Amino acid sequence: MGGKFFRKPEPEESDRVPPGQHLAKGFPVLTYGDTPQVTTDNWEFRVWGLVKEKIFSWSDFMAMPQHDFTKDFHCVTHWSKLDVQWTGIKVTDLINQLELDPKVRHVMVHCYGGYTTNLPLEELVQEENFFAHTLLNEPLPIKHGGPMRLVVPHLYAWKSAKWINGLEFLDHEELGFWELNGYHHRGEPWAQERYS
Ligand SMILES: Nc1nc2c(c(=O)[nH]1)N[C@H]1C(S)=C(S)[C@@H](COP(=O)(O)O)O[C@H]1N2
Ligand SMILES: [Mo]
Repeated sequence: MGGKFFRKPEPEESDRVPPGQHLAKGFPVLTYGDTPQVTTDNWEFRVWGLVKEKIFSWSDFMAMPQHDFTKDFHCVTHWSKLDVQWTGIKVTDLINQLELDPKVRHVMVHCYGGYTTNLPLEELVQEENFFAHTLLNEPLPIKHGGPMRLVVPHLYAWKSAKWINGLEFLDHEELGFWELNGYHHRGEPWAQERYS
């Protein structure tokens, strides 16, 4: 596949493109519904459920260690983008500050605008997952989830919630927006876990 929107993988990239995926030339935007307008001044991040409830501000997140991440991005609608460069905060650096109930097994990710997606706790607390506020050294554009989004590189990108504003900790699995609408509950691109 080639043309305006897609390109062929270079030979050294081909083993990084999961089955059924094509490389996007740009960075497509995939949003269901309206794009919420949130600024760093009014952005809030709340943790609740089986955890000591807490609200974090933008400056709380900026005070945590900041890291650069270069990660591949795979949308279930068959486009991928390799080596996306982000800056942000490791999910584990946030989780380590929380007082989680030992019964927690699942997490619901919540966003401004009402989007949700679910993850088992063990999929969320991987070292490579992060909250991104910067894309290619610029503030994360609103259409890509600014001011803050989650990025879960090892799963299809519907788990990488844009305009994130909280985590709800659960002892059982609940399904998020796309998971309720037929997407796979896990979504691992190499196993093509697209739909359930
Ligand atoms: N809040 C919110 N997050 C979201 C979505 C959405 O519609 N709303 N779409 C998801 C899907 S399906 C994909 S592929 C990626 C797309 O991210 P992008 O628009 O930055 O490419 O965001 C994910 N996160
Ligand atoms: Mo997607």
